[in-house]
Amino acid sequence: MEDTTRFKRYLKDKNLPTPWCPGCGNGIVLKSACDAFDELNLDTSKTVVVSGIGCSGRSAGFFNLDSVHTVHGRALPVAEGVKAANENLNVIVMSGDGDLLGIGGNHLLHASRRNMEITVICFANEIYGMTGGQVSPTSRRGAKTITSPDGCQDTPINVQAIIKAHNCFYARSSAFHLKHLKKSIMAALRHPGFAFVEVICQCIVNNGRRIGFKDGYAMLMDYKERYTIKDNVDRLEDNELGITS
Ligand SMILES: Cc1ncc(C[n+]2csc(CCOP(=O)(O)OP(=O)(O)O)c2C)c(N)n1
Ligand SMILES: [Mg+2]
Repeated sequence: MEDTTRFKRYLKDKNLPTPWCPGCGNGIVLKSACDAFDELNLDTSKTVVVSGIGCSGRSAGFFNLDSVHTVHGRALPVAEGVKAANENLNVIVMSGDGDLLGIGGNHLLHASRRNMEITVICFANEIYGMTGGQVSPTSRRGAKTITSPDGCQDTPINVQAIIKAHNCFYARSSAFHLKHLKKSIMAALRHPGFAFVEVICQCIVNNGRRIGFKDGYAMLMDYKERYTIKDNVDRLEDNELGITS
């Protein structure tokens, strides 16, 4: 029988449970990363996870390996420093949309331009979750947040366009599509260059309930309805998930 507890060997038992709210998608992403590490038989003694600040930024501290919980928006330059110091390390960044695309957005332009072998897993929950629900670069047009009470006026950031502008690896998955999420993280980890996985995941407490969802489950069902998985495409439409070539 399949051992469904294998993922735990990648986590620090003493730090569990996580402080994330009931219904949050972050734990799904954390576990999917563990599953991907396990399937690839990743050498954890040669792996470093770097994160910035935010609810999702807490993830680095749960792994049973070397990690850096750095300052807001600076996960990428820290990860680049780690990789530059020792190119034999697997360097993985796990952080939020606000962290990587908002305050750290400029670093994303340059990290992708440099194309160092770094895997980025972005928790794209459409909100600055930790600080109470401010509008983020991935917030949907019309989304009501505490800083956009009449609805967000802006178009969400096109992460795919930024990453593909420098011919880097880009995949989009969701916290509902578990097999696809694991596959996307594995493909990113295997990619010999800068690889970015945008994971659509739910923040019910500081986002979902303000945009009309009852609970985290309802948000996952929305991802099920909203997104279609595409294979062998070089560009994804807004309602598509996939590993682009
Ligand atoms: C320089 C700086 N500016 C602002 C903050 C406050 N701050 C902490 S977490 C956060 C938002 C994080 O949002 P995101 O990266 O999307 O992570 P989430 O909590 O949604 O997982 C902000 C603005 C900070 N810690 N440091
Ligand atoms: Mg966020």
